Amino acid sequence: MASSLSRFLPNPKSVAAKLGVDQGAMHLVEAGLPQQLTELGWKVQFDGHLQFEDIWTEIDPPIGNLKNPRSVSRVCEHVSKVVGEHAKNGQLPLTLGGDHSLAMGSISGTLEEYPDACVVWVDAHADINTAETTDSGNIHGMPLSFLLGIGAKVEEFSWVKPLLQPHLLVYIGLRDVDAGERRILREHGIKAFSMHDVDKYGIGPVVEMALDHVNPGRKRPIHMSFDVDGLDPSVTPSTGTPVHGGLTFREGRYICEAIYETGCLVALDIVEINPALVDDQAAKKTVEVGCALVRSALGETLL
Ligand code: HAR
Ligand code: MN
Ligand code: MN
Ligand code: MN
Repeated sequence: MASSLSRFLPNPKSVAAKLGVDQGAMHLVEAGLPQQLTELGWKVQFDGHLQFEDIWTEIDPPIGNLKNPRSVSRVCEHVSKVVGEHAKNGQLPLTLGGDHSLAMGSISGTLEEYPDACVVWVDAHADINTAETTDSGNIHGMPLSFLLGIGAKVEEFSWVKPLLQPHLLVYIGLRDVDAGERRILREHGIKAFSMHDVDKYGIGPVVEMALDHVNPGRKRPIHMSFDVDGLDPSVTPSTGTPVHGGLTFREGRYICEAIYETGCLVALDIVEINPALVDDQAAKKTVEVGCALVRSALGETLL
């Protein structure tokens, strides 16, 4: 396993953690995630908190109905550069969120270094709205459309190169997909395993089928973007847009284990943990689950 990891990671036991856009990231770090990864044998380079004060701008009127477009764009562009640099150094960038818009940055960074990488997106939501289809104007519901180059161009996001190809994206866990997003998935032939598929086939076969789709030879680098709302709200309650009927704790960990097992993981995001939501106990639980997912993706639960 170590040798297959080193195909992509000249320095395989090195991981760079990068903080994201809200308190979730800080809580994961304070819960001991860096030490936990050190105990797993990783050499952890912790970059500390991104200084968003310099980037975030108070005066940021909507573009169309997109909210905080300039701030989100600048933060993501910064994330993209940092992730790209770590990837170039042979490190495995771990991006802690923050909301899922940051995957626009992290995946851009990954694709700069690994243009043939595929993306495994674990989420209740498809996050593929365009400027035309988004009802909410929340950019965390849109990152994949920018990465795929789908929909009207938004000048502010012109730095995002459409480097992701539709057949190299696969979803697991979907159960709340907007009508416009369904159309996009269908038109572009994007493969999605919904909770219906997880119920029908079981998580083992679903992950196998997902990998067969984006990574049949198990040779492509994998970027996994894990939204904790992919799990059931009973498991990860402290998240902004919980949806009933999600993945169990074990199913979530299984996905992470199976991705680790491929030896192809080159980058990981864990997003949408918001400790300010629900109560302290829910926040603690959600953070603990977040840490466990990361540890599984980085090798903990395989003997
Ligand atoms: N599809 C909805 C929108 O575009 C909901 C977005 C989802 N929120 C997330 N993303 N947490 O996974 O606004
Ligand atoms: Mn959010
Ligand atoms: Mn998401
Ligand atoms: Mn989501």
